[in-house]
Amino acid sequence: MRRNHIVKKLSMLGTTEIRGLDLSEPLDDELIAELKDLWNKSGGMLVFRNQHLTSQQHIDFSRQFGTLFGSPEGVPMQDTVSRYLHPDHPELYCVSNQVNKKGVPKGRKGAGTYWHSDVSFREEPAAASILYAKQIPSVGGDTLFADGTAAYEDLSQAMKDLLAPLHAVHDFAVAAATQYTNPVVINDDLDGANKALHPVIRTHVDTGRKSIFVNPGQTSHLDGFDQAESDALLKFLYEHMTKPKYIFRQIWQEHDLAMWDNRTMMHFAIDDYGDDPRYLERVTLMGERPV
Ligand SMILES: O=C(O)CCC(=O)C(=O)O
Ligand SMILES: [Fe+2]
Repeated sequence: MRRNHIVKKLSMLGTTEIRGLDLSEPLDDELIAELKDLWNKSGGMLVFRNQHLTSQQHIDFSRQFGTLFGSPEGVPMQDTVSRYLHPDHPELYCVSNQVNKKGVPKGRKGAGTYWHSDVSFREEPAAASILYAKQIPSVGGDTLFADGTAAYEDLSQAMKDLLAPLHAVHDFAVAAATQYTNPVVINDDLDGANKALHPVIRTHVDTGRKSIFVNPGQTSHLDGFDQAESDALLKFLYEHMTKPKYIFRQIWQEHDLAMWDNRTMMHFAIDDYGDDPRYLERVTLMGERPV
């Protein structure tokens, strides 16, 4: 396999850009191991430029890193988003501000326009999300990524000690209440299968590094605290995590494939491009239970 790709750091957080690699072909084991290593060293944010992939090739690339939500081997995501899945590929979640000739949305409009970590409300939340930019507006439509590892490492020892034993409830109902208008929400999604208790500080299974694992879009409260106490502590954490120094801004170029780690980062899609067409497809890797 051709190996003359160029690897460049895009931010002090570690975000890494890779050029000159064709991901449409199967990768050999050595290259997969190299990419996994780069991904972990990047803090969980790789941007592959100039990829020309069919939907199937996007899925095939992603499968080399784990099991996909919506695949025959995996579990589906919540039913509420099933209307935004690719008609031929249930592994693909479509993000779009356009409708087709019949007036049916081509994907979820305004997807992820709030701070969140994909599928954090499941017992086994997403590991990676791999998002492919097929159509990007002439200006705007960037996505922000907040590095929960760097934010954790900068906390005082006293705060780290306070947070270490804590758990938080993540609940799809939080996102449903603020992000989805009825009747889009499928009520069955609110029956408890999309609600989970996770450690506030989680340790990455590969790197051993710790990250803050709460997000305003899907975390309802800290377990054992009353609501006012929980709100105050979470507010501190969200303000801390979203300080500019922890943020990488992905300014999409068409044919970018971005692979991020939901275990170490939360993200926010900026809704500032009106009707200028924007279309992306996402594959989501299933992860392990956070510890
Ligand atoms: O549209 C985007 O940039 C990201 C949307 C999102 O939250 C996601 O695909 O997980
Ligand atoms: Fe997302």
